[in-house]
Amino acid sequence: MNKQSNFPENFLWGGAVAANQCEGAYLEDGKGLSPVDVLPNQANGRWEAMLNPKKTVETKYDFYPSHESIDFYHHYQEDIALFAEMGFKTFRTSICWARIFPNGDDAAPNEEGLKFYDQVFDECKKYGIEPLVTINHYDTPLALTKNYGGWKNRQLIDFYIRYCEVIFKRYKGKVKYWLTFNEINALLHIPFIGGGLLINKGEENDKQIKYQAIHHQLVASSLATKLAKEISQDFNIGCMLAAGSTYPDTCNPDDVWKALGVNREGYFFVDVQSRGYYPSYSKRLFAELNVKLDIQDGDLDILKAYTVDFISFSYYSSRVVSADPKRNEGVASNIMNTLKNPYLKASEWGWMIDPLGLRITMNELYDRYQKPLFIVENGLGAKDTVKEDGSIDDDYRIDYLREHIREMGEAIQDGVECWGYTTWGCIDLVSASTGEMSKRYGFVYVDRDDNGKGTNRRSKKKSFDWYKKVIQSNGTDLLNTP
Ligand code: BGP
Repeated sequence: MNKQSNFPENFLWGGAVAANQCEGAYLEDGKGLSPVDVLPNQANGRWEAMLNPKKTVETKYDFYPSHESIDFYHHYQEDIALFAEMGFKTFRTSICWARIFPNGDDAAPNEEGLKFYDQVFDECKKYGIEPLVTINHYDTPLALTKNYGGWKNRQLIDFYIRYCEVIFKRYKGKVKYWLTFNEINALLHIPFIGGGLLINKGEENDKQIKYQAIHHQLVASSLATKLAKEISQDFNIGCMLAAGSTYPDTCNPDDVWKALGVNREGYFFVDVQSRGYYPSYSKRLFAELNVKLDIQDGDLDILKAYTVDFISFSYYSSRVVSADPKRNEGVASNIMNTLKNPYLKASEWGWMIDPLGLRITMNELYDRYQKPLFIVENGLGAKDTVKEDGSIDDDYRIDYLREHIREMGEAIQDGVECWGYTTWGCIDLVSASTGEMSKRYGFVYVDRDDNGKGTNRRSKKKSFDWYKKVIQSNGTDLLNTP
């Protein structure tokens, strides 16, 4: 007898990528520059470059991983065929804003760019794959940074809405699920790619600029929701949070209070996007940070009237924080720092592996908002070895995904409504934080190294067949051994 599935029948299984990390063709068919196009590889100090953009935009590096990337721009048919072979129900990708409006403020959209996404979505439809589209995945046109200062400038709202109008009208009938901003809370930590802001690490008064830019993005997100509803009743609009609970280092109430504050840093965004108003704690937060928001007439009404339909998030790991500033043996975990958790193992990049943390996060989000969730990123960045016969045994990736899927199923049984699950980097792509290719997430291997050498040939890893069976069995066959 078949095991009963923990997942609803129409659960959207799939995978996720983002234009800025996979497309390449960085100036082809009229595309303008994206922030990622001026970021170097790891050897040239990618992370420092990301945190000190004023210098970065002036510097010439000898290698930029995004310029060719895995060349999804010319391989999308082959890649989507592979996703279809795995049985994907959905495929998350983003639209590169600078392909549509190369300078962000152009008088007319670029037809060549629009055609490309027509082809991508048509290819998905051919296989019955539902596209899930991020409108802005770390991808505000660089010209809007240079000419307007990025999202600190209120005019960005108008440019973004014009871009939304073009893509909503064009892809109506092809796309139903939209996310307004990828990891919107990332702007606090990586303001260059999150908000097109030229703020260097440790700069004075950075919070004022960041929260003003955030206000603009929040208003833009609500206006996009308004517009979407006017254009098609079929559209579902989601916010997107870099999630993962922060645990207190000890049960000392000081640590518990500290952790609550860190968790609110992220929830703040969803509080606005889902509930429709600035949370009560923000008044004191802004006073303490000396932030004075310029909120214009009508902004708060817009936030209130147009909240999101669902809450999407990325989950890689949980974090740990202490109230004691001396406890600083932090390890980097994605864009937010964390202490080591002695109960957990870490990935090769120091990200702690915490499957139960996914169940905790899902329960917390659902308790707080009571709106459907969508897990749009989850996965393990790891080095893969290609054996002599060409095969790749990525059992570590299977282990990671199996345990997270298991906990996601438990959360659904806890009563959490969840629409779907897209693993991050279903095909190997360029890492956002390090610019490396060797930090691989995919079921599909791409022959390309950290210096851009390789044939770009695609091949299946062991996890490819494993995930295929997971999807086929609607999540019941987690122990299959391909
Ligand atoms: C998230 C981003 C993705 C992706 C992922 C993995 O923060 O939304 O763009 O890159 O993290 O991170 P990394 O590429 O740094 O390993």
